[in-house]
Amino acid sequence: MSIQVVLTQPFTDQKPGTSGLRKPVRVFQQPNYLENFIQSIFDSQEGIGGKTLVLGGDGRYYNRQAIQTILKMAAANGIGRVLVGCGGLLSTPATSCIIRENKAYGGIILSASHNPGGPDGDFGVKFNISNGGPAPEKVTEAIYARSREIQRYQILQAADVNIDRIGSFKLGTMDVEVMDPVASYLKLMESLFDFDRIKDLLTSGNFSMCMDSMHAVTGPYAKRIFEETLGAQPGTVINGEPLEDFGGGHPDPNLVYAKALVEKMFADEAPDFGAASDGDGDRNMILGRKFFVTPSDSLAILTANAHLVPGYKDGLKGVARSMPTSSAVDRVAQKLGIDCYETPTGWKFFGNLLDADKVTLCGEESFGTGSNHIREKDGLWAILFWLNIIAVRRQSVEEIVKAHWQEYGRNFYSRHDYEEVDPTRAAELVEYVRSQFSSLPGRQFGKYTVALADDFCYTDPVDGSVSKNQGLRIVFTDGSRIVFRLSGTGTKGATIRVYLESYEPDANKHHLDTQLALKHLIAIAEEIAQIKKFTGMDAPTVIT
Ligand code: G16
Repeated sequence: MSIQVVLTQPFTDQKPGTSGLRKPVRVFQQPNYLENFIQSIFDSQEGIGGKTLVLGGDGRYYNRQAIQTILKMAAANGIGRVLVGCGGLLSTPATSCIIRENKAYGGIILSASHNPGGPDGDFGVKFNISNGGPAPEKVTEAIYARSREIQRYQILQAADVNIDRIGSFKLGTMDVEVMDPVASYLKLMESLFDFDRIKDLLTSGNFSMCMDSMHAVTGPYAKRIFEETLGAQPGTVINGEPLEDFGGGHPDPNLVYAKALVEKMFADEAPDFGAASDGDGDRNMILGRKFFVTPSDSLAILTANAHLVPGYKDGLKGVARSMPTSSAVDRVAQKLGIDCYETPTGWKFFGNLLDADKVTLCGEESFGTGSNHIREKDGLWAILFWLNIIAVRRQSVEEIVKAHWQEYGRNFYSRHDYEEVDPTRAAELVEYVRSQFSSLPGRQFGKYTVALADDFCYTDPVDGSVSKNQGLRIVFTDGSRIVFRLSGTGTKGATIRVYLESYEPDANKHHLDTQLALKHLIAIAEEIAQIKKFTGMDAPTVIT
């Protein structure tokens, strides 16, 4: 076996976005494209030689080929040991767990998260650091800088490693351990939740659940946890077999894409509890019988009920949410007397707060919730958290949510996405809104008066780093908000996200339909941003 040094030329588009480098598969299939990025990771990380890395992906098309390439490059670059998920599978939360458990240098996760897969779909590479979390901006900037000047990469000339059998192998001088993707993660979940109580609930005969793994990575995890360990009926997990193209679906757990689950949960004989997770297992959606829980409400409810769950019964240090996430959790934090932090979109911004023990739970409107147990959002963890709460309270999802609104008021919340917009027009819309910042404060729109209009800027309270231009906020005097932001994860054109939030303390109005309750704000958003004019679209492409 010998190390081959391959001459290459930089690609100019390898700047990681909100969550790693995400591109169409065909871009990654260009000669040297994946190799350049991986070599840029190795070159920019000091002291990585001889260390342990964790490697796996969500099973999408190109996962297996990429794993072989990365293993050979790791061996050629002097990595000491790579822990790889059997079959090339590791969910993002499990990767974080395994990095932490093994005190690894970091990990490489192959996933484009909730984006579609297959030869015409997307692929992605994320680099996580030793705390188990996504690389912070200074690390991704260094990788990007390296990718712009790279001239060569190193790869071992060797046969492929058998990644379908658990065991240890040598690749050159590097150790490769092919491991059970589920075991460590399951152990961690058992340490946090009351499995006996959840098992009682699931085997009681009067509680049923449906878990939609969307033909993505959580299938094997969900079957092992819910059906084999917790005694849920066989068939509880649907779409449980990971497929390279996710069965042609879009593995994004929301009301639009988790079709199979939504149909079941809104039918007459619906199960009591429904949940879904995304491509790489870090997102979640929670449903009750004919009832949808917004991710923002979910975070607030987990926070308010954390004392019922063994892993969190001693109290929470604090909570954090991304800026566009509704402020429902802020109200709970206030009542609990704990700090609530507002960060930019992107899980990486929670890392420092978690490491410094300033927060215990965190979450985002984009169907992500998590805690200090790892450094990624965690879909199955959120689902187990809900089951644990239900097992203790013995109430339905709807009862739990409505009781929460009764106590704290309801934050009506919705996100309108305009996808595949011409990037120039999207940038013009942003500029147009920004140009009104000085004239908006004090302006009245019906019952709403603008209190603040700005471009969200975050100063990390732990390391003082500053992240600018993180979304345009229009905040009204009653706390209602409209936020405009360009997505950092799309791969086709630009995606404009419009986040709308309105607070309603009056319980007599909590039953209102969300879009109806937000209709004035929706109209104001149109008036301020001229969305129809800039996008040429009459309506959002996705409403969540
Ligand atoms: C990623 C990030 C999340 C972010 C989401 C949406 O999630 O980890 O923090 O909220 O993208 O980002 P954007 O609005 O920029 O598209 P995932 O599940 O795709 O890794």
